[in-house]
Formats: sequence, structure tokens, C-alpha cells
Amino acid sequence: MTVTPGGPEDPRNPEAAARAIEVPEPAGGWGSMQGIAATELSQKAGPGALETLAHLNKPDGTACTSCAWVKPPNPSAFEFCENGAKATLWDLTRERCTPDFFAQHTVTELRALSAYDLENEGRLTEPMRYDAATDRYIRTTWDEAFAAIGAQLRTIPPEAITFYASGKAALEPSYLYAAFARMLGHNNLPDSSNMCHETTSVGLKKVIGSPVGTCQLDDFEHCDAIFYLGQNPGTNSPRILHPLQQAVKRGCRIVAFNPLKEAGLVEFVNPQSPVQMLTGKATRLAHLYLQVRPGGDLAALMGVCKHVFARDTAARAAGEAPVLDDAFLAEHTHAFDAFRTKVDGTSWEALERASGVTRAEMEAAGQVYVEAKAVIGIYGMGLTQQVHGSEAIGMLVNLLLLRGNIGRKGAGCSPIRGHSNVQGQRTVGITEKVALAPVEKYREVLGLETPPQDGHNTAHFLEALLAGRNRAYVGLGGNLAMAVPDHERVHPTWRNMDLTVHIATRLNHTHLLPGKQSWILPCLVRSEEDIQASGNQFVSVEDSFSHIYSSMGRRKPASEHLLSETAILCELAKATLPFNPRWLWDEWRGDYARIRDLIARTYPDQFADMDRRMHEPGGFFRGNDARRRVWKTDSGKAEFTDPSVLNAGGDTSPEGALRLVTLRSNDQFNTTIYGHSDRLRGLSGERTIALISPVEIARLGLAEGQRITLVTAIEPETRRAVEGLKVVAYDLPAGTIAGYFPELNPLVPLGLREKLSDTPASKGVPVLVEA
Ligand SMILES: Nc1nc2c(c(=O)[nH]1)N[C@H]1C(S)=C(S)[C@@H](COP(=O)(O)OP(=O)(O)OC[C@H]3O[C@@H](n4cnc5c(=O)[nH]c(N)nc54)[C@H](O)[C@@H]3O)O[C@H]1N2
Ligand SMILES: Nc1nc2c(c(=O)[nH]1)N[C@H]1C(S)=C(S)[C@@H](COP(=O)(O)OP(=O)(O)OC[C@H]3O[C@@H](n4cnc5c(=O)[nH]c(N)nc54)[C@H](O)[C@@H]3O)O[C@H]1N2
Ligand SMILES: [Mo]
Repeated sequence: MTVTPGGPEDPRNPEAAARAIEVPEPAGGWGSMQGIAATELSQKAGPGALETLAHLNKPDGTACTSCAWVKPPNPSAFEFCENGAKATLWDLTRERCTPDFFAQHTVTELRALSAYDLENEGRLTEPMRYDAATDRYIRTTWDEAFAAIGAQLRTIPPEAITFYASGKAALEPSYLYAAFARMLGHNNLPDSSNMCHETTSVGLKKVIGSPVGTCQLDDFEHCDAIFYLGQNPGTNSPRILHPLQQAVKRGCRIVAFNPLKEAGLVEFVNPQSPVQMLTGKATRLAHLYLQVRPGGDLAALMGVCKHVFARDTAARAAGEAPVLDDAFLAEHTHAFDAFRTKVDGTSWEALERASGVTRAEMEAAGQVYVEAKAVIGIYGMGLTQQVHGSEAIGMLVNLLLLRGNIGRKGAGCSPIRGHSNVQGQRTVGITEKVALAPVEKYREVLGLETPPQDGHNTAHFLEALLAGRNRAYVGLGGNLAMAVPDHERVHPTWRNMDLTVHIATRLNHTHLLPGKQSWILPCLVRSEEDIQASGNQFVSVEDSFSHIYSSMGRRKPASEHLLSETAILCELAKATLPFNPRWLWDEWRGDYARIRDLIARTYPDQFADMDRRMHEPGGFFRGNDARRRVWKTDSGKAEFTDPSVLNAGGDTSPEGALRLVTLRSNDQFNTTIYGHSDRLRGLSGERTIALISPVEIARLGLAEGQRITLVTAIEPETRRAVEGLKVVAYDLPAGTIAGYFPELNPLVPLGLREKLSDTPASKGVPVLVEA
């Protein structure tokens, strides 16, 4: 499309912008409230579950297990969203997956069921042991399980043992899990973060010295613009829509970057607002929507910077106030000149080609930036799951730095984390990197010597697995075998392990790839009471804004046989490790305040007095150096990044290949599939689909509804294909194809990963279509 500045297609023209953001259905609104009451999920959970919903995310209530968005100090009457409700009702189902169910089916038979069918069996109720002779999981006792697992773990070399964590378990079990691994002698502590925001942990840290976001909730009350990249709030963190809506009402302008027109970003009906509910009147959210190609953010943001430089040059020439914050750049940043030279030397044509958006769009976005006093940059998987994701984050930071938009009111960089405690798990020691482990404090507090070798992240775990070097796997939640890339290569080798142990709430396909010995250890969910020697226990979690707050479950457990994650880990550690008078597993299990005391002593700067402070409304803030403009980077300043590529997916792609983006629907939580609708995208019915733009459908000679095969276009020595995908016409940029995670994971090569962090590049897989 050619855009005449100011003309009907110029995105600066409000009518053009409005036309550009028509979508099927607003996020929130009647759909979600009605949804909750009438759903099958709600029926299956029973009336008591609705009471749990009313306590979600309230001070001393239950922290929602869905996403990591903040729990505000002054919560609304219903401080949860459609998907938080789904996650909670899913946990509280009355369906039970009992030993009888396992007796009726071999593991081979169960493997043929869908993810939906497996989890739909309901909550796991008793510990189960795999019996290879009958290919069945059979009932066992906790005592037998702990003794056998402990005995086997002692015989396996520590470097061949991996402890995975999925991001939900609270700080108390997470702290013990990380310590347990090290007591055993390894740092093999991959985390779901390795497939998610590891790009942030490494890439953001590199440029601003902080591995987590710098914003706080009240910044949303003071920003004038929000650059919103590659995150789908309507589906994945709906509660963020409230502050976004408030911001827009104040006049804040949102500039969205996304290959898909995501309903949540376009408009929003506040389910808490009776007037909006009655009138169905939505707030338009995005002021501009840049439909970049996958990986195109890097170039688009560079174009935004180019416009900022142009405006600055013009302002200075006219004797007006400069646009750049010269004082901030001089005092707080490093390598600005190299970056500016790169931008000046990059043509608009090159930026248009790499980004998939027009110069006019980039300039319009740049103008929003220039006119805003305070800007927040928000991002999610669209940036992190790219081969050069760190550079894309670096480019967002470049833009923010130009006008000092980090470390002051209303401004900052705000990655939106996934699992409800994924950030916290990293904070309390779940990391494969020795440099990030509290080595000195472990020695002082636990008498623990941290093993000196770095351990496996998720990618390295898979490589060790493929090479036959990893012999035992313990999973603290999650469904790792399905969440990872390259299923066809990984799954057969998974079964070669000597030991697989799953601490889980529901049955999933990872459990159905048993090692020679395999155990399923069923645990409580966060909304259930956790009675130990000192009574019902609080746990604590950390949100995307680095606030730590308490959570307590109040529902009766799904089965009398369930143990908490903390109890399971204490018993397992006791059964595995030699006796040590400083390792007080029984005391820790009996009173989680004792574990918080360990956390506070291990991380005194951030967690002092946590047992009291976690009860403060909104939790306590553990601080953020970059927010105070203390830059813990190599240069001691905020770093400008001079990008090595213009598209974060890499500049080259095989001839004729399309870029595949793997997505979440509104009706799933990662590999947990609640149903087959994707309401906010106007899709429903099935998940084996390929979204392709009408232009591309025509170019490829396809027809809507036709079944196609997608084949990975790189690393051709291994054929990676997914068959039977239904072609669905969808508004996407040229050269882009989209479909669902985890169904399309067999197409993602293990080798295709982010350069600095090893995060799989799940949003930019070169694929070819076979009709
Ligand atoms: N209901 C629900 N909530 C969840 C989850 C869930 O599965 N279901 N998962 C949780 C977890 S673990 C996580 S990490 C978060 C994930 O939340 P998000 O970060 O929102 O992750 P995705 O849904 O994978 O996709 C992100 C968005 O990136 C866009 N995108 C893809 N490629 C690009 C690109 O190159 N550039 C740009 N700008 N955008 C791109 C996609 O169109 C999509 O809108 O959500 C958490 N919350
Ligand atoms: N292609 C592609 N692949 C991706 C992604 C993508 O966007 N595209 N996203 C990646 C991302 S961001 C992530 S975070 C990973 C997710 O990877 P994981 O975190 O490993 O996967 P989940 O689907 O969240 O795990 C679901 C399982 O966790 C268990 N579970 C649920 N609740 C609890 C609990 O409270 N305690 C315990 N112990 N167990 C529980 C249940 O058994 C359930 O079946 O996937 C990654 N993979
Ligand atoms: Mo995630």
C-alpha cells in the first residue's frame, strides 16, 4: 500500500487508524462474565469454586495461578479475568483421574489421547508408579515412592540429573528445589523461562543491568504513550487491560506492534463497568497498530528512532528545544554514537523491507513518541522468541533511552511475564548459572557448597538427552516434553532415561513418556488448603513488577492423598540426601515461615522480613536498580545496541519460505487445552489450523478449508512436518503463517534459538507449504 501523508490511508489520519483496527469482538465484556457462570468448567467445579474466585488476588487471599500480572493493593470486587477464572475452575474440578483410570489403559493407549482428553480426566489423586511389564501406571504409596526415587537418584551421577521447574510453584518450594539440586551436586535447573523470557533475563540485563522490568503500577497512571510489542493482553494477561484502558481515557496513546490484530489491544469492554457493560461501548485502545512481519519490530523501532532523530535535528535547526534528552544521554548511556551512525546509515527502504510496515507508519509512531513526555515499552513472546530477540529488546531500550524513558515516573521497560511465579523462581535460585546462584549465602545459611559447573538450561538439557547423557528428570510441574521444540527427535529419547519423576496436578503427555522407572506424584493446587504441623500454610509469589505477596488456599484438597509441592520436595530430599544437621526438612515442611526465614537470610537485601512484609496489600517491592538509574552493566551505563540484523528472525530465509508464528488461543494455558475456541480471534472448532493471509492463499494456489502440510525449511537433513492443517484465511502480513502451540512444535528445530539466551525461536520458524 502506498500512503500519501495525511491522506486516507495515512495511519496518522484517525479515520484510517479506526478502519485499520476493526476486529471480531472486544475483549472482556459480556462474553467473559457470562462465560464464567455458564461454562462447563464452572459446572464441573461446583458452586464453592466461585467463592474461591472472589478471593483471587486479594491481600491474603489466593494468588491466581494464571498469569504474573500485579495484584493491586486496592483490588476490584472481582480481581480476576476470564482466564484466571478458567485456570482456577480447572484446578477445582470435581473430576478425578484415579488409579482405576490408569488400570483401564496402557500408557501406549493413553498417549493416543489428546491433551484436552488427558487433562479432562481431572485431578490426579494418588502417587503412581510405572510398571513396564504391563505398560501401566499403578497405585503406589508415598513411602515407597520416596524411598525408591531417593535410592535411584543416589546411584546416578549428579551431572546426569535434571530438575525442571515450570513457573507456578511458589517461592518456598522453589527455594528448596534449587537448594536440593545443589545439595545433590548439580546446577541442572532449567525453567519454563528458558522457553519464554530468558531473552529478557539475558538481553534486558545486558543493556540496562536488570533482568526484569523497571515499571510499577503507578507508572501506568503517568505515561503519555505505551509502545506495546508482541504481547497479547486479551488472552494472556487480561487484567492489564484495566490500567491500559484507564491510561487511554487520560489521553495516553498506545502504539501496538503485532503481525495479528489482537482484539484485546484494539478495544476493551470493562467487565467491572456497569455502564460499559450495558451499552456494550468499548474503549478503543490502540491509537496506531503496526502490523509488522514476524521479527519486524527491530526495523520498525529503528524507523521510529530515525524519525526521532529527524525531529531532533529539525528542532535544533529551528532553535527549538531538542527532542533528545542530551543530559540523560551523556550521563547515563554508552555507545550512543555508534547507534546513531547505524540509524543514519540505514535507509527507509531497508527498514520497510525488514519490518513489513511503511515509512509513514514508522513516522507516525515516532511522532507519538516525540510528543510523549513519558513512555512505557511493553513486550512479550513476539520479541523474546526470535533468533535475535535480545537485539529487538535492545532496540526497544534504544528508543526509550533517547528521551530518558527509563528510571522516571510514567516511563520504563515492562516485559510481561508468563507463569504466575516464573520470575520469582529465578529470584530464589532456580537457575543453571552458577554466577546467579547465592553461593556465599548458601554456604553461610545452609552449609551448602554450590557445584562449580554451570548446569543445563532447557536447550542444553535436550541436547544432553539426545546424546544419552541425561539419565534422570524431575519435573516440578509443567509438561516439558510438549512445550519444547522438535518433538519427533526429543520424544523417543525421553523414554531412554533411567528415571522420570513428575510432581503434577493433572495427567499430561510428558508423563506418558516414562523412563525405565517413572513416578507421578500428585500435588495440591494453590487454592487448596495446605495443612502442615503448624496449621494451614501461606506461600508467596512474585509478579511481573517484582512484588512479593502471600497466598493461602482455603478449599478442601481434591484427594486425601495429595501432598503439597513443599512436602513432596522435603520428603524426597530427605530420602535422597545424606543426613546434615543443618538441613531441617521436617521443620521446613512443618512451618513454611522457616523456609521464608532461609530466603530472607539468603537474600537479605531483597527479602529481609519477608514473612511480615508479604502480607502488605499489593505485596512488597524487592527493588530494581535500573529503576533507580543504577546500571549494573559492563560499562556501568545503559547500553545502546547497534543491531547486527534488521529483522529479529534473521535477515535470510530459504527461498519461498514463510515465517511461522506459534500462538496461544484464548482457550488454553500453554499445553493445557480448555477447549477449542479462540473467541477473541473469531476462531473456533479446531486447533489444527494454519492461518494465512488471503493474498498469500491466492499466491500459493490454495483454497480456504483445504488441508495442507507444513514443512520446516531449514536444517533439511531432518524432515520436520505437521500434516492435516486446515487453511484459514486471516489478516496477516505477507510471508507470515500462524498456528497453535504446542501442536506445531514438531516444526521448531531445537537449533533455532535466540542467540544470547537459547530461547527457542517459536515466533519465526521458516516453513514451506505442501498442498
Ligand atoms: N490464557 C492464557 N494466559 C497465559 C498463557 C496461556 O497460554 N493462556 N501463557 C502464559 C505464559 S507462560 C506466557 S509466557 C504468556 C505469553 O503471553 P504473550 O507474550 O502474549 O505470548 P503469545 O500468546 O505466545 O504471543 C504473543 C503475541 O506476539 C505476537 N507476535 C508473534 N510474532 C511477533 C513478532 O515478530 N513481533 C511482534 N510484535 N509480535 C509478534 C503474536 O501475534 C501474539 O499476539 O502468557 C501467560 N498467560
Ligand atoms: N512453539 C511454542 N512453544 C512454546 C511456547 C510458544 O509460544 N510456542 N511458549 C513457551 C513458554 S512461554 C512456556 S512458559 C512453556 C510452558 O511450558 P510448561 O510450563 O512446561 O507447560 P504447562 O503447559 O504450563 O504445564 C502444564 C502442566 O503443569 C502441571 N501443573 C499445573 N498446575 C500445577 C501446579 O500447581 N503444580 C504442579 N506441580 N504442576 C502443575 C499439570 O500437570 C499440567 O499438565 O512452553 C513454551 N513452548
Ligand atoms: Mo511462558
